[in-house]
Amino acid sequence: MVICYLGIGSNLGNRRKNIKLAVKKIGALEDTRIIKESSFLDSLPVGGPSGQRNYLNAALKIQTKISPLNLLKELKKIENELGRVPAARFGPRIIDLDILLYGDRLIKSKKLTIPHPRMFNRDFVIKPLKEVL
Ligand code: PH2
Ligand code: MG
Ligand code: MG
Repeated sequence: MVICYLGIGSNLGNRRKNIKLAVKKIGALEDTRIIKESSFLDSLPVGGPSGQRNYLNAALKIQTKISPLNLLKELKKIENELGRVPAARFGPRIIDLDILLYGDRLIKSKKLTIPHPRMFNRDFVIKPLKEVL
């Protein structure tokens, strides 16, 4: 089992409901359990097209046996199940599920970079993350 931290964001539809549903689905993944959930942070959109709504952000501490790449796959599956459609980079999304940290692993591949490359200078990631560390 590995401790892993996830970042969650939503700025379309019922943001709170989207995040709660995503958390439920993450908790239902095989060999995975949720250890701690952060509170919800309402945050101004950073980057992307202007005029998009505020985000609701959160972070999760989980324990899992799923490998980083398979976890990425599962998270993308959940994003799709919640109705996420491909859109502009940093554009509005129903749900965004990012792997922030995975144990003590350092990964740099085409598909996945861990730690998440933009987490350290993003308040909307760091603030919820601090609550679950
Ligand atoms: N995610 C982005 C881009 N900008 N801004 C906020 N406030 N919250 C996010 O989750 C977010 C963002 C791309 O993943
Ligand atoms: Mg993201
Ligand atoms: Mg993402």
